[in-house]
Formats: sequence, C-alpha cells, structure tokens
Amino acid sequence: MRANKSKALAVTLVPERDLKKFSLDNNNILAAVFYGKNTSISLSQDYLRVPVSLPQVGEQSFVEVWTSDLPSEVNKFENIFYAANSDVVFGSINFHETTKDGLHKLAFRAYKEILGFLDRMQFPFLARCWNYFPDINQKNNGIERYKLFCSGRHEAFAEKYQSLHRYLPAATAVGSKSGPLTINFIAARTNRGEHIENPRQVSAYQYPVEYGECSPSFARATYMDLGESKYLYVAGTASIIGHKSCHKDNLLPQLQETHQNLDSLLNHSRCLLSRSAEKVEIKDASVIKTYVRNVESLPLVKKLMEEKLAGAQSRLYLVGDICRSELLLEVEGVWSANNSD
Ligand code: 3EB
Repeated sequence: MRANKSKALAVTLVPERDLKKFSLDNNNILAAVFYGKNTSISLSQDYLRVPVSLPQVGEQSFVEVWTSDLPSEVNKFENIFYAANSDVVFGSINFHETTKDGLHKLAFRAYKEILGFLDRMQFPFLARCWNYFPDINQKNNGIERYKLFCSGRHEAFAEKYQSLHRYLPAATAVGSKSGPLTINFIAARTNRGEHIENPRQVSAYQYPVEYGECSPSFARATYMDLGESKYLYVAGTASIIGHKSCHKDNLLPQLQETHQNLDSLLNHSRCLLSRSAEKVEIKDASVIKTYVRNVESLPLVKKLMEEKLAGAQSRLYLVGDICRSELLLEVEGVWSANNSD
C-alpha cells in the first residue's frame, strides 16, 4: 500500500488502523484529514492532523492522507495551521462564531487571512478549498447561512482581485452538525494550473441573484501540473443543470444527474490530464468522496456509486448537509495522471 508516486502532493485514503504503518512505510505525510472527529488541530506533530466533524459511514474508518516526497514544515501563522513543502501548502483555518462575529464576518475574515497568507508564503495558486460549518440551510436574521457564508467569501476575493473569477478554486461547501467554521485549502507555487467550468452548468460565480446577493466563489474544477504528476481537483458536484436544482428531494435521479455532470466535466477536461486518453471516467478517480444529507439513503447511494466505481481507487462516504436544501447528495474527487502519459 502506498500513495501515487509523486514528488509534491498525492492523496489516498488509508484505514485509520494502518496509518502508523503507512507513515513508517516510507510515505512522507504532509497532512491527514480525520473525518468524524471533534478534536482540535494541533502542532506538536510531524504532519498536520486536521479534524473535520462530518461523520463517515462504512465498515472501517479511513483517513484522507496527503503525501509528498519533498521535505516539509508544519507550522502556524496567525490563525492558519499548515504543512508546506517547496511546491505546495495544505492549510486549515477554524473560527468559532459568536454573537458579535457571525458567519458572514468570519467567512470574510477567514478568506482574507488565507489570501494574505498565500501572498506572504508565495503560494499564489489557490487550487482547492473545503468549507464546513454548522446549520448551512438554517437562517440567521432571515438570510440562509450558506448565503451569508457566500457573501463573506465573495467580499474577501473581491477585495483582493479585480477579475476574481480567474482566481476562484474548486471547492466544497457542506454543512456539519457542530463545530467551528473550518476551511481547508491547498495552494501551489506553480502557475501551471487552470480553473475549469462545466459545460452543463452555469458557472457558480455567474449564478443569478435568486441564489444569493453574492454568487458562490468557486470553480467546478482545478487542474494542477506539479511536474511529475498532474491533478484534476473536482469541486462538489450535485444535481444542478444550468443553475437550477433538478429532481428536488428525489435521490436516485439526483445521483444520476450528478454522474452526468461529472462525466461532462471529465470529458471537458480530459486533454489536460492525458493527451492520448480517449476518455477519463468516474472510475479513474484516485479518491472519490460522496456527501449525503440523510444517513438512511446511504445503502442505496453506496450501491449505485460502487457500480460506477468498479476500479480499485479509494472512496469515502460522509454525512453532511448540502448547501441547497432540496439537494440530497454531492460528489467530489481527485483525478490524476503521470506527466509522461
Ligand atoms: C453547486 O454546484 C452546489 O459554495 O463552495 C458545490 C461546490 C456547491 C462548492 C461552494 C457549493 C460550493 O452550486 C453547491
């Protein structure tokens, strides 16, 4: 068992009970994400351990492990915990809401701090963000919390960039049951990356105003060329065509529509990963993560995902609230290729 051979950054899921052995087996871990944990992030480690409070479902517990062959440093700057090597950084920021500092303000503050940190550390290419916070579909003072989050995030990007859409990373925004606003991110030194949109979907940053005063600041996918390997980080993908949610509250067609969206995106970006490949498919993912709103829907979702996945790659099933209340699931993943392909 080992990660994809890659110098700067690779990702794999490791059974939690094998983690020690995995790290002793010459795998240099940069960061490990523990799902279903409420522990706090700590620095006294050889690699970054990031807890995410969303429960995972399955026979055994997996850890999402980001590895690298390059020497790395684990550290903290202001509120950001990070692990960095010469090419990439994996970071995490956490803020607890108070009556004075609500979600809107904290989302702004968190992104402002992330963007400032990346400038200072000279990792100009923000490739991937994961956003988790409680009660995503609930309202504060009449406004849905997801929309408050989107406003704060948008303001931070807009303050820094004039044509901000060129800088928006692939992202995930999923609601937790508890815990702080948690934003995990990956950024790179390289400028050999690219943000990608899905031909079946309106770009989220161009959603009409009915979805919120400020549009969601994310790209459908981000491609990153790290020399030895190339990666496609695919954002949380749901049953949305154009800008409209489809198959409201209807699990099975939502999953099928999500698969079509993924197929469309992979087809659209396949040449970046491999010039010779006729197609890149869902089953070629190196890691695929499925978020479901209701734990009871998991047996069915899992069965249908597994049919799609026939391959040997790793997958994870997490329980969390999708950012539109009518959506029941969302799928994200990482696809990779060697640069010699
Ligand atoms: C969507 O496509 C569904 O706000 O960061 C997916 C991925 C979604 C990321 C985000 C939201 C986000 O609009 C929701």
